[in-house]
Amino acid sequence: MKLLFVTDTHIRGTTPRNRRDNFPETLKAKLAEVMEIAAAHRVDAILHGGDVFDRPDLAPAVVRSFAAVLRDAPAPIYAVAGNHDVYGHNPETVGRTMLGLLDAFGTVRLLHPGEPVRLDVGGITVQLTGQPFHYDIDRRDAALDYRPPLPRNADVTVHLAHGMVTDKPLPGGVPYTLLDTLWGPDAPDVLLTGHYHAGFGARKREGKWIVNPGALSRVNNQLAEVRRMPQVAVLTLGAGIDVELIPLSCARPGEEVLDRHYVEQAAYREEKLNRFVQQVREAADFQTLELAQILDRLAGLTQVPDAVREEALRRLAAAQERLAKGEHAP
Ligand SMILES: [Mn+2]
Repeated sequence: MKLLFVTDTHIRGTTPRNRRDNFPETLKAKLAEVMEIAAAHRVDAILHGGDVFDRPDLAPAVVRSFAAVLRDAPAPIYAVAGNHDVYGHNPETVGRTMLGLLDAFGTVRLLHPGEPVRLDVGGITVQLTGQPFHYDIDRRDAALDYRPPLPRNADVTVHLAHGMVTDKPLPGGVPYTLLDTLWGPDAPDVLLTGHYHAGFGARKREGKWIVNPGALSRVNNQLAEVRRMPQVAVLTLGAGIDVELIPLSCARPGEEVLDRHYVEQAAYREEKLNRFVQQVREAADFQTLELAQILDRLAGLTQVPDAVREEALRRLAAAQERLAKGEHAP
């Protein structure tokens, strides 16, 4: 059995300001090449590690322009939702998103915790599981997100997760999980992760693999991204497991497509947002992610003066308006 793994495509209709090319056109060419690689290797499934889209409410016209390449994929596409695919980093909102819509049409099949999928090809059975992004990933017990506690009744277990698994500590308080802490007898045979755009390639220990080929899209202009070439992983599952990293031939060198002029702010913003969300969660158990409602309830809980609450709501509305115009973090 063969599987192709790709992650963090960040499909969008506009060009990030730090890119010199036409980003949507570049991305279409990349996705077409990914499908060609999938066809050439005759893969049985395509696995996506999340952040399929750059935002949950991408315009229908943009989704439409990418839909054909996904629809015509040479194998079924299984995916986990990334933080960019859902509203407010809440995986429970996926039903209201563009990714949720593609799932409803069967163009992409979303993996949910506790709902393993069995793939049975050529005498090999694979148990495929997935963990979408959520607030507590890389903050709570890593086993919950990276070692699904399921009965293993397959030859090979493959687990897909949109979490910050890294090969080295990250600075700045960004939550992460070191890949070296994830090995062991309870680990899935293959752990495939997205979210960490730099990636760490394919690591092997005692017959098990942890793989992140890096994001297909280079959406920020950190130096490491300028030097990095986008690639996918092709897994061959048989008597043993083999993983091959295949760079995209259509991808141009980072210096040609990334403009270092703008200072990278995405990681900083992400970290601040994570911290804010965590503070909000600690204050109360919110069933909604409508920011205005959260603000209102927080204000009620902590008896904030009306003037402060109104000013917060005004600033929130202004920020949402800016977001709607496309001025959002990459
Ligand atoms: Mn991403």
